Amino acid sequence: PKEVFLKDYKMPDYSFEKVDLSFTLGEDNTIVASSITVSPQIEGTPCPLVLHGVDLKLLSIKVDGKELKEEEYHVTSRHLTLPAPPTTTFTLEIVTEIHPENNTSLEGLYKSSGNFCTQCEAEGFRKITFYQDRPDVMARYTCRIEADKTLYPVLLSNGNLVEQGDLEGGRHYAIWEDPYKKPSYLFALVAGQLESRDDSFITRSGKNVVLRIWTPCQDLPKTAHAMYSLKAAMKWDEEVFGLEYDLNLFNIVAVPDFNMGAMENKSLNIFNSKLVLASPETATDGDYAAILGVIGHEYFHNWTGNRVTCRDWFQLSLKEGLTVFRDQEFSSDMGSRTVKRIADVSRLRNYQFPQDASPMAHPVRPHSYIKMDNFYTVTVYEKGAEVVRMYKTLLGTEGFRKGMDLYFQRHDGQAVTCEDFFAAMRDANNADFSNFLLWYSQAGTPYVTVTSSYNPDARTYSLKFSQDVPPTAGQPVKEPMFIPVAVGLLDSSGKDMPLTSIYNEGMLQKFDQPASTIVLKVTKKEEEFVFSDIPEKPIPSLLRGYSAPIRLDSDLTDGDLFFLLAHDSDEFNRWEAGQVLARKLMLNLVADFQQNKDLILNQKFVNGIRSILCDSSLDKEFISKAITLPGEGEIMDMMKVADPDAVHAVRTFIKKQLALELKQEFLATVKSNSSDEPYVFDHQSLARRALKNIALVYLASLNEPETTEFALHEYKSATNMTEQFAALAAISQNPGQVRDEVLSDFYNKWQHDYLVVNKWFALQSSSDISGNVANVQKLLEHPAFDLRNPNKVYSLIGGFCGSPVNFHAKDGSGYKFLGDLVLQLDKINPQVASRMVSAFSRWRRYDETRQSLAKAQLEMIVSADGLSENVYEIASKSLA
Ligand code: HT7
Ligand code: ZN
Repeated sequence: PKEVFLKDYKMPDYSFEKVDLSFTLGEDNTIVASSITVSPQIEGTPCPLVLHGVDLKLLSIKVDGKELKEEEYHVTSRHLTLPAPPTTTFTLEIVTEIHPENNTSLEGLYKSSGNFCTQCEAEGFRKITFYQDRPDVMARYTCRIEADKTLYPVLLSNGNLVEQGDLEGGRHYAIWEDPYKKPSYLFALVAGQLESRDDSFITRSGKNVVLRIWTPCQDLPKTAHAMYSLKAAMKWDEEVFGLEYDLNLFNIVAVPDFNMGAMENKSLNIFNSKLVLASPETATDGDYAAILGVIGHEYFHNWTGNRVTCRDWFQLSLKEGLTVFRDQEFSSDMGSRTVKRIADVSRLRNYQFPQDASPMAHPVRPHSYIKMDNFYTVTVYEKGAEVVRMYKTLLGTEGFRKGMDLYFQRHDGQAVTCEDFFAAMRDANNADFSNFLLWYSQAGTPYVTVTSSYNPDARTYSLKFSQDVPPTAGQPVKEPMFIPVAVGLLDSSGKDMPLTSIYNEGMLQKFDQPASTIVLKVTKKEEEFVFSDIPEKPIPSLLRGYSAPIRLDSDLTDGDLFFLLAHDSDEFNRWEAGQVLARKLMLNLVADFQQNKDLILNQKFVNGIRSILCDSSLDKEFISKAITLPGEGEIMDMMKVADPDAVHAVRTFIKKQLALELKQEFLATVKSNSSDEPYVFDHQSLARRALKNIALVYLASLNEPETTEFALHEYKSATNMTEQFAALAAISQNPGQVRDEVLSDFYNKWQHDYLVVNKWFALQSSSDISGNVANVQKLLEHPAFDLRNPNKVYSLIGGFCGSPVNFHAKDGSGYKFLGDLVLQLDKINPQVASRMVSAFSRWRRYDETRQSLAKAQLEMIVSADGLSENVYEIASKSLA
């Protein structure tokens, strides 16, 4: 397979100004006619025009109205080349035949539940027609769609509807025109039996925008929250970034078969139904929050992605990192900022850190790829969002906004690079960012160590930093990074000390008034910062708000950490102090477990959890996060050789021990947080449910008749999915008859709702019950399961890979299960298969037995006949 490199980027030789598309949709085939105005970039210089095209049957090709002779063009399985096209502007007309009815890759034009829809990002447009399918080719599009009127009464594309009408033979047509230039990846078409929830939004300049969310008729009642989220996002973007919607119509379509979460096609967002449909009875608080975030995310792309797009796919984080940052901020403003930050940092640690330490590690802006689809990663998205957040930390809210304004002023309507974004931030603020751009080019999570010392005579306090970026594939040696570290100093009463002066340059704040948090700019391998006028030895609160995506190690003692847990004014760091303590404790217990020692839980830790659980001054959602133990993956990530059995045993032990010691407190928590009120998705209510649910999980882990009965009662009396599913999950921790009965009761209740059934699949497949692979094998045969539907695959197979004890079972059964499935899936949908094969990528982190079993599966996959490039890239890089 061919690898593409960032360093080889070349501007296109031809620009496309105007594209008229015409689709004749049928049951046995679809005919696509395109008419493109093509201009050579350098007039008068002959050079070949190379168009991308995959799985297309070329029916005809004309230049300026004249059919080309066979010797005037050349078609391969990936390209159509015109060796000597006209040297001045001309019209290119192409007709192709495609087969959406057989397209299981869900890329290009395909059918989902009988309806037609498209997915063109990253390189799916080339499965629709021959085109320069690259983001720096931007054109104005019209789209005519013709189809059977009964089967496909609704015909949608980008922009404005300019004409529609009936045709002979029960057919009809619609013509759409998009006034904005766009790359092909933002093209979209939908045709089918859909109905819409309609609403409207008046923009701050007084424009009326019609909002429509399209689903099959029976799902319409479940779109209220999505509509609420869309309107909230539109308002937020105006208020926070001054960005207004630019057309009179905004459509969202929900489809059940979709490879990712959603797609920001200009004015016609297409969504995975799981990120649109919600009702209190069928969706959890987590689903409601995800819908809010993703509806916001896709809407925000209208400016960060669509109006200003990427020059090439290496720049993906330019739009995705920035838009994730924007959706994170939106969700923070709509709920609890601290809890959202905790959730985002946990996601980074649990998924991105492991990727950054794996053979698949790549910079936020990758240097090369075989299949771009493989680079829609947590590194590009989540680490990319952290990079954007660092600009804001360094420049402040106003400075960041100035940078954004300049970015749009300079680049509206253009396809640009990460340097362009950096330059806008720098120039708008006259800032000195020295080596900040390394965040885009160096892979790996920086390790930062901090040591502190206090000099009572000089009343100075010093923080010494040293940083190290680990080697990653292709990058053995790294430069020191530019790391903003937000710091506060606590006095002995737990209050923030006023920070008034410092000896070194490099502090961000100007000290015209006392500050309680300042941002240190750490830019060297070793660096010291000295605070002056410090009256007593402080306890430092480091990396407040998690101001940089690094691993931080410090000389804080357990006593310091308990103190920060109790007093830090930075709520994120209160949580963080608890997590550092928990991680230390877990790692020590893992060592004890491995040496066959008895496990004993530190009483101070139990008391710390008790005091948080019972602190009525704290936000309940914050409490629920603070009493949740770090995940097994996070702990394994910190070990030299990951030991899934030991980590699982320890986490289970601590959970049970806490449940035993705090049983009365947990019982009281469940009782006092129960409510008969109808479901509302607001902060206070969801925080109450979060706290109640985690308390229930602790209690049920005891597996005593009394606690099981208690959880069963919660399951039966629940009136919303958040509480019902939490009770089901709590009961499901323990194998046995009760578990089996409740699981089958749940299925019987919800078998008509595929989204709820997916939760049921995921709950069972991700279970830590020993030997679970056999149950998952059986579920593959379940009538509700279908390998062609990505959501079902992610629930059942992805869920299974999320249980370290079972996926990494020492007999290799988990690896074999996944290896076989990857090959089956690859024939159906390579994008989904390659996501699944990624579970193998960290095989070298385990012991030798596991290593050889996992490696054997990867080798078997790589050598399979007809393997897709998608799976080949991940599997071969994992082996390298
Ligand atoms: N920009 C979208 C990316 C996307 C995608 C990429 C590859 C294959 C399928 C896909 N579906 C959607 C989603 C986003 O907003 O991040
Ligand atoms: Zn996005």
